[in-house]
Amino acid sequence: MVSPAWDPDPEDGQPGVPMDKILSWKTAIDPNTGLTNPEITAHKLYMNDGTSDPTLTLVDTITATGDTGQYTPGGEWLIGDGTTYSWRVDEVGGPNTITGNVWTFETMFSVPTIDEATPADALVEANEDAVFTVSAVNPFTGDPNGLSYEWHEVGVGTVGTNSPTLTIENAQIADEGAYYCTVKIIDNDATSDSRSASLTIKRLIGHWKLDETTGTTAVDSSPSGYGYAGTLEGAFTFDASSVAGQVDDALAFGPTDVMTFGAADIQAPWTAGMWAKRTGTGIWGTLLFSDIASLRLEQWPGTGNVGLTRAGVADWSFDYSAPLDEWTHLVFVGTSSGTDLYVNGTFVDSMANVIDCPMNAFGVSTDNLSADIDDIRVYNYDLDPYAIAQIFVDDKPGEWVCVPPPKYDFNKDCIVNLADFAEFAFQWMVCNSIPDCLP
Ligand SMILES: [Ca+2]
Ligand SMILES: [Ca+2]
Repeated sequence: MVSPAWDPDPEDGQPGVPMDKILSWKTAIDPNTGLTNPEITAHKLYMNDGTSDPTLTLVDTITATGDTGQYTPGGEWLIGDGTTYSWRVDEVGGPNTITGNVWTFETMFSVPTIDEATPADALVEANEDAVFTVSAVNPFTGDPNGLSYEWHEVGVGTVGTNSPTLTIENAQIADEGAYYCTVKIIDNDATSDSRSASLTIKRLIGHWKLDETTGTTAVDSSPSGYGYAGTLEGAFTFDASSVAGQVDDALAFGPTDVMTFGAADIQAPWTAGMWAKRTGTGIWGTLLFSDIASLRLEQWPGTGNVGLTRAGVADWSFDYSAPLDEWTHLVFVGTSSGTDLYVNGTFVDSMANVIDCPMNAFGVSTDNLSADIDDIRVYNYDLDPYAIAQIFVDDKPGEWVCVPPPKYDFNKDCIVNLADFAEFAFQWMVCNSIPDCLP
């Protein structure tokens, strides 16, 4: 029975080993005495090259001098950073060379490690400050000490100062873009780049009033600058299909009518609103559409419910069906956690499913949408319930919306006042506790 070299330092499997680590181990034991094997005269150290090739190559033969051996990596075997090495020590001198066990260790990165989620994307109102923060660690200190920072805007150049935080004051549309940070270890000049984070100004990015009465172009009257004009396809024209709308004129879609925008889908958060008056029923009825996703006035197959579809994946329905022959305000709000549906200014249902807001077209030539459509709006952020209610009451004077119903509004008139207090006082000392109040 023989005993090989043992007790490696770094330990077998140890991560985060410094680049200047000296490898060491204990000389083989004589099993008969439990002491260092006196026959051992040399250690043969083998390593692989840090790649996935497991082949071990003789690196050095080290004279054995007592109970410990060691080796300082260098030269051809200079250790690289963030690399997993295999190594083995064979003990020489007895009747047979004692082959050692194969050990591994991983060297530390010599560049800053950056939290991959930072900096986060920024979505702000115009004239608000946009703030990006990068989280980085110096592997030599285990914290952000000894790091410097340089911020860049993609396609523009260096912006900002030596700080883990970049603040763009009074952000404007012109500031929209992608921003990233180069983090440097001051001692060795080694750098890492963060992810690129987008800066987006919250705004209405498409607004089609559909008040045209001739031609095939639906003007985008949003101030976004994108100019996503809609094009009525084929025989579909305003001349033939302009009808009275909720706000001035509207456009009557039949089962094969399509208005094309050709724009890219919008990642959540987003808001898509429109007035719709169903003029018929079908197997499905598509509103905003792309090859990837669609918003449905009638969800397939003939459910009649408003819904969302991810093409080839699923058709999801809200617990809501729009009435026939009645102008109805529909607002879809997509966020990273789900999609909400508001009807006539009021929240009605939510689902956990999320799609990008489809922006290629409105309607599909192969579906059955039969509806008058008016005042389509798309926003690149999630409108809050107050803003959604405001659009509804602006478009339909005389209406009102209670959002959200206040707590303590006992008589449900959306105001907490003396009438609610009277309701409360009338119930004074009512006690339903068993057994304290009731037998
Ligand atoms: Ca209109
Ligand atoms: Ca009240």
